[in-house]
Amino acid sequence: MEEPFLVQTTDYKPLNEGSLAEYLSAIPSVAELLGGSPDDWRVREVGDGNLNLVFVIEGSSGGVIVKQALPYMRLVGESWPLPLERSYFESLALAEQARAAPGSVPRLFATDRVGAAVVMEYLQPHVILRKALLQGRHLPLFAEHMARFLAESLFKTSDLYLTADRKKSLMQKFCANTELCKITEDLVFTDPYRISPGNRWTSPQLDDDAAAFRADAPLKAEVQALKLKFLTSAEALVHGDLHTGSIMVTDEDTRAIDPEFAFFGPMGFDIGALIANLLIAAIAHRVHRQGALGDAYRTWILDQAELVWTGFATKFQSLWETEATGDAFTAELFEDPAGRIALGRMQDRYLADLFADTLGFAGCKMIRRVLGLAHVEDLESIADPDLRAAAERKVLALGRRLILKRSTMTSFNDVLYAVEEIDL
Ligand code: SR1
Ligand code: MG
Repeated sequence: MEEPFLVQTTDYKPLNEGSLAEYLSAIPSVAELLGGSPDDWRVREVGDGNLNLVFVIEGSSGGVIVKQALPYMRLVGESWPLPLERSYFESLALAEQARAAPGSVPRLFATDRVGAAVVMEYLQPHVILRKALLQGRHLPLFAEHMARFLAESLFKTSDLYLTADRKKSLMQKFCANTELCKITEDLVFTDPYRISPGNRWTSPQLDDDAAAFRADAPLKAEVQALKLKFLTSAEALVHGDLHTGSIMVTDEDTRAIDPEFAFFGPMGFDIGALIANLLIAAIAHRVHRQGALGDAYRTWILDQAELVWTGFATKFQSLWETEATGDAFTAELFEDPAGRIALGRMQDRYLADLFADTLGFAGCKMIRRVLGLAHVEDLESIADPDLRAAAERKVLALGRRLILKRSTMTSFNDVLYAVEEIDL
């Protein structure tokens, strides 16, 4: 993998349409990729996420994306400061994910640690997966691609693949991404279950539901058990925010973007994030498009959620068969027939535990998108508040079920069964 150019900025300044051409002209490989004169480069700001500035710059021969962190949360404003260093963690994560799962993330051209910017591949004609799902697009390969991305990026940054010294030195690089982890700890695992200034929900329709979740002691205990896992289980380098807005797609290609929340955490957090957002999309779709076509597309989305899990499990297991070079489950101990049988059983148990984690984290991610600070377009774009609240209530019920029943749900069929019971 080509190493990214290191931009030597001496102080942080927010970039803008006026300053970007000069900024990029100092990066030889990027200037060459854009082509022509910097005076002719076209710049536009396209960021629609919660946190950052995102620019597209196009020249006569190509385009790049520049993503720059702001020192505060874009969604909320300057009253919520955020560390600029998250941009550096994003570039580190992109580099590691490219190594582990080649072709699954945008190419990284340059990193500017002080300027908090990353210059990367302009993906086109890609669109954000969430938007494609809202449009009812069938994407023939995305589930297979994401299953591969998840299996490779998680397996190859885990102790199953890395030696302990290599894993620990990689962990060290990411362990300072504490403030972004804290956002997740609060917004996903804590705030939806207490009165918190950022929380919002469709009101008054869901007022009683929100109060019931705040009072649901068994649920809160399970969510805190999942939070503890998030805080302590450094299983692999996780993307940390793998919802359908963090994936770009065409019919042929799929890329995971925006890994600024990356850290060493539980694998199920990434798999669960994607499955949660697909389940939300499936529930919302029936409201957006009623009738047979809506039902058929909802089934397609649910099929993709199942394929993500089954494809992941198959690929992960095959990596474990062929590339178990790490210090966990030392391969040499299991070479004889009895060893192979024992290891096979252990692999089944590992995947069963990971499935339970996946469902638990998926449930937490579903609930936070209804009761917490940051919501999702799938539900927000349902204009009628009664219809929206009805769909959100189903998301809450399904999320709660996944959390509470995660250890007894042994196959994806159990998830599909729960969906059909709740989303009649
Ligand atoms: C206010 S930041 C909220 C959310 O945006 C990001 O995409 C993460 O999901 C974070 O929790
Ligand atoms: Mg993001």
